This record gives sequence, C-alpha cells and structure tokens, in this order.
Amino acid sequence: MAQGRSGAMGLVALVLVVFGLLELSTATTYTVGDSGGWIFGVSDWPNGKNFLAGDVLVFQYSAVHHNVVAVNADGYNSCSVPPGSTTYTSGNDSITLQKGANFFLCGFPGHCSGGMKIQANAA
Ligand SMILES: *[C@@H]1O[C@H](CO)[C@@H](O)[C@H](O)[C@H]1NC(C)=O
Ligand SMILES: [Cu+2]
Repeated sequence: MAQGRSGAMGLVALVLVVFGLLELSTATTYTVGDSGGWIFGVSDWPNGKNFLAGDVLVFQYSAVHHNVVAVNADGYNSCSVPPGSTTYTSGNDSITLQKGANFFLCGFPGHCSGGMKIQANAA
C-alpha cells in the first residue's frame, strides 16, 4: 500500500517535470517580417499570429538604416519615443515578449509613420 502510494507520487512528480520541460520548449521564435525582415510596411505582420509571453521576436535589419525601440502604447500610436525607452541597434535583435501588448517602432525619422512599427499581443 505504502509502496503503491509512493509509486504514484513518483509518477505525479515525473509528469510534472515533463510538463515543465514542455512548457519551457513551447516558446516560439519569430523573425519579424519573415524573409522581408524589419522594414517599412511591416506593421501588418503580426496579424493572425497568436503570440505567447516568452516568445521571441527577432528583428533583422541594416543597423546603418534602422533600429528597434520598445515603446508604450502612446509612443506606438503617435510614432514618438518616450523618455527611457530601450533602443536596440545590433541589426539582429532578439526580444522576448512580455504578457500583454508589446510595441516596437523604428526610431529613425519618418520610418514609424512609414509603417515600421508593430504591436504584438502576447497571451
Ligand atoms: C542572429 O542572432 C541569432 C542568435 O540570437 C543567431 O543564431 C543568428 O545566427 C544571428 N543571425 C545573423 C544573421 O547574424
Ligand atoms: Cu527604420
């Protein structure tokens, strides 16, 4: 009886560990804009995608011509960069999505208004 119970507990522990590993491995990596990369007009790219918190967006672009700035909703809507925003400039930036709305734009003049901005909503 005691043997059976500890066996069952072991099985429960194993199942929990396996689910924990699955949880870790479910993060998805997306290349923003797919083959086009981070470019003008990319703002429609998130449509139809079901992002989860922990998923990773990879922004690929020429660092001479573009950058990536993580902004808030106001910044996104008005194409402005709030003070204290984080700017990425490597040309190959991996950014992990937080739960909720994540907003990014290109900080080069005129690029955001040219559609170089995305909103990714992560469940
Ligand atoms: C971009 O970065 C990822 C790791 O973050 C790396 O695996 C990949 O090779 C890089 N790609 C380029 C084109 O540098
Ligand atoms: Cu740009």
